[in-house]
Amino acid sequence: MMETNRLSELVKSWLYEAGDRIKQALSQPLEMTEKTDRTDIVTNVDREIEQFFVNKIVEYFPNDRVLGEEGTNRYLEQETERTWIIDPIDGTLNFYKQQDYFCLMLAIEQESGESLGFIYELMRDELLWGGEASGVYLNDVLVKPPANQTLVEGIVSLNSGMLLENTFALQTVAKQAIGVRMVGCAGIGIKEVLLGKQAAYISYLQPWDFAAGRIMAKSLGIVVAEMNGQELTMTQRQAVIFATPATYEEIKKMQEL
Ligand code: 2AM
Ligand code: CA
Ligand code: CA
Ligand code: CA
Repeated sequence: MMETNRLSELVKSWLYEAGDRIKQALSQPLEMTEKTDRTDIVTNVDREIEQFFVNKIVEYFPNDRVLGEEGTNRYLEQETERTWIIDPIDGTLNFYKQQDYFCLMLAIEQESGESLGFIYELMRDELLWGGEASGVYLNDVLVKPPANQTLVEGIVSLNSGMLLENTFALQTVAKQAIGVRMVGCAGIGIKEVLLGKQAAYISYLQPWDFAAGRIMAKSLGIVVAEMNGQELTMTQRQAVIFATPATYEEIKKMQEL
């Protein structure tokens, strides 16, 4: 088993290399294709960066399981020591339209070793990474557990579709909060909550959208839950909340009205 320190340094070096590749790719035209609808898109860069990570993982850890948004499904039926979960570019629509407000996410879930999460907001040079035992770091600086902001004190990040439809009474949530943001990038929304800048993030998420953040949330006292109170699974899209404990309790009460 590779020691946590060496593993995190190795993964950080991959993320920085992937970041350089993405910045270079932004100087050339992007090839875009639609997946399920016109807002759900993928570019050649998403696919290239996922393949870049898969190649690195296979080179260093040939027996590990790997799950990636853009089609990677390696050894998923086998029991292995480690599972890697890759979101090569999170916020692809922003990446394509704005060349900003996107991030790279990696999660390493380990049975006996420490699980680690990485959220790399490339255009701000901010890498949030860590695990339950190591603590969470923003680049090289240890992140303190955030203040337990209530909803009226806090800014919340919401999925725009869910707000428009008033799913989970999100219009009431939005009215009570001091402000609402809809950046369109799960990793950035989660990162703001982990850093104590926002009180909650709510959206429909896939495993690769929440895996890295969920690992880091543990040592920071941030609640991660499914909005209907179900277990979070690694196999489907679910309504997920990341929040301070106080804000979580308030939003949960609104569901019971
Ligand atoms: P993605 O860019 O990696 O696909 C945008 O609302 C946020 O939700 C992004 O973080 C996006 O991740 C995520 N998301 C998850 N499922 C999505 C879907 N089916 N369509 C659009 N965005 C989705
Ligand atoms: Ca996508
Ligand atoms: Ca994503
Ligand atoms: Ca993605």
